[in-house]
Amino acid sequence: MTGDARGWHAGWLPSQAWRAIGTRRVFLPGPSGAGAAVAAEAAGAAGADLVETVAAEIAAAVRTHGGRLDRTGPAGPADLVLALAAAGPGDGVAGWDDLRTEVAGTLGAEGFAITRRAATLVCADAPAGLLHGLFHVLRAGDAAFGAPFGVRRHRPAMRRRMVDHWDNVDVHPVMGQVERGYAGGSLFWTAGAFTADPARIRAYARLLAACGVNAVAVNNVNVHPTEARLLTDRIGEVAAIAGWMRPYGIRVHLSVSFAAPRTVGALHTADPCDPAVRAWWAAAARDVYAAIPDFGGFVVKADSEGQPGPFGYGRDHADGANMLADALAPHGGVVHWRAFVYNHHQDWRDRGTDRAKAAHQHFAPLDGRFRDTVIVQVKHGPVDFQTREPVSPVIAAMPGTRLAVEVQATQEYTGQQRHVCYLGTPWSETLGFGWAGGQTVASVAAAGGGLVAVANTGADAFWTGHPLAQANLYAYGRLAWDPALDPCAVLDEWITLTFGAAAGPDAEPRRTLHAIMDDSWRGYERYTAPLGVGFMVRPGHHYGPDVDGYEYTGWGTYHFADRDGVGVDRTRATGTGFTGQYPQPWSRIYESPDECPDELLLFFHHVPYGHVLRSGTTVIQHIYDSHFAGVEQVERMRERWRALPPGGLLSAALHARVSERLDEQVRSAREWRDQINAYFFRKSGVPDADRRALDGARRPVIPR
Ligand code: GCW
Repeated sequence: MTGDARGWHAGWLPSQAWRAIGTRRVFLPGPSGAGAAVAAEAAGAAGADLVETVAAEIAAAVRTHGGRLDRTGPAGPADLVLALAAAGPGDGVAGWDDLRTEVAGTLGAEGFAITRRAATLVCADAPAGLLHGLFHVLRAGDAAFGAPFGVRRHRPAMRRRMVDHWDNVDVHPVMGQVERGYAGGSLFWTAGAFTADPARIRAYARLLAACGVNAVAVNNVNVHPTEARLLTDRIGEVAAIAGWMRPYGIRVHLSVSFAAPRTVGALHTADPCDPAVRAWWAAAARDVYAAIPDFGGFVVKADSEGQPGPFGYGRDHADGANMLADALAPHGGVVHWRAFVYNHHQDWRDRGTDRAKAAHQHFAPLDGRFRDTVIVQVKHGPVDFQTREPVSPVIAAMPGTRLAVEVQATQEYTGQQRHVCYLGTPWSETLGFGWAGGQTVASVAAAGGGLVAVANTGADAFWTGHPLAQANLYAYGRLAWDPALDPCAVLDEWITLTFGAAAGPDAEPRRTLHAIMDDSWRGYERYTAPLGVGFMVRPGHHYGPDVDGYEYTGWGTYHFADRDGVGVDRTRATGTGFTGQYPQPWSRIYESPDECPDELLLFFHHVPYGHVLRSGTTVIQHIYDSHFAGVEQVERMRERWRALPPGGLLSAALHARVSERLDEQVRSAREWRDQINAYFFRKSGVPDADRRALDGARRPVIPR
């Protein structure tokens, strides 16, 4: 396996990526070096460890590449100097005093400043900043050691950049070891047993930190009986994971069941206003912090898809979340309380209920009632991680509440890590979405609870099943650090780090990877559900097409196609009124079928097949055209990949894995095309303007 002798892929950290640092002389004041005592005191014990993590990373790099690391002064003729502002590298480092005077005290817990004088200087106020500064130099490579440049300050936009695992302890009879997991088993548990490999978890933490992630929730938000015990008698397992991740600045969070006082405790109720329940949670939190002093907090899915919650006791979500916040507050923890609350036993005949409206209906009225340490975690769209959704109106509706925005790196609805689908593109669009008053999704998340991604990683040797899906995790971390980054530039960073010199600026691997990945999300959209209508996936596992699979169920995900037209009328004028949940200008734009962006038309409107899109084509012809185009795109992707020989960091194993997945993507895309096109042709009776065979049917040749 490329890059690591221990059997798993190095991801974006193969030793070759460290060449620029590893060939140079690096000075990092060490425990016995100048000012170390000051630094350790400023950082606290855990922080001091991060400096040693930085040291270990550099030591490994110089060992491989022939450079040298000094920990005791004077700094001498170093090429790279990393030091805490409070301690400094000692005398004789040109430019350091100016740098420190300019930036000390402005960098926060994780920020850093970098400048190039005679040497490259990295300064941080706290140890985590040095770690992120090191990974920054790693990304920059030789460019960090070229012509001098002035002081550049880097601070994360989002304070918390979290990855949520949906890992189960037991194998769930329907959802398996990892709910919606497409990357092998769990990194933590196998069939009920704690099987985490310390070296692998450390490597995972390193991978996460190197793209900017700083928090991990270890278990599924659907908390089943065994998993509920992670809070109590199995807390040692969580503590072990926390111990392996801590050296990379990652704090561990835990999903808990709202019913825990009843199910793992001995109480007869979980009513959040009952004093015994409050005392139970306070004691539980105390015990957790005794085991994990820097524990991050709880993640809660309540009153959602069968999970227990405050509604069962006639209380609301502020009552429930605040009760848990009060239990955690004395220890510095937060509650991530998910806003994914809706009725999943809806009657499909009931046209007054709209699942898209549910989160806003439940949460917007509670704005201002949540404690400061409650973070309401909102899915980026109003329904459920579809390939294309509008931004959730909840994000603009709760100025008095800390919100985190949740995206799904695990590709439940975007090809399940069998299809290439680079998600940096839609995430960047979502983060940049703004409304009257100058707010954006990114600014709300940055001012509130940050960004959360459902993990796409697992026990698979490539971490993510599809090797190219690694780019999604990488892009998530980078966009959470800086939402203004261009997703194609982020992809380019990932290519450089992952495939190294073989992907040099004009080399074919880089061109091929961009050709395959840059537009892959739009490609996936082309051959799946059209114009934002969503779903049309097979019920249950959600892979592959089934146009009417959810149409007559209780899940609230309908397309309403009939012989005349398709789409969901969510207007105020004639539909569910969902458009009214948006601030201006979107409330107006989405209300109008003429102003609504084409790609969301069927999310907001039910229109006749002959409706002419802003693009000038009819809805029905667009459906046909985009499905043919989507398949052609995937066929070209496969050709490009096949033409690329393996070599260097692009190992034969990786090449073969991607090839095998592209074969499946081509098969699946054709299946989508033929089912969607046949379905809409049969419903509408409208032929294709280009007279292509719409159902992909191969009819028997009847001899004359
Ligand atoms: O997307 C849906 C998934 C469920 C998931 C749920 C959620 C963990 O199909 O598997 O449950 O969302 O986000 O809670």
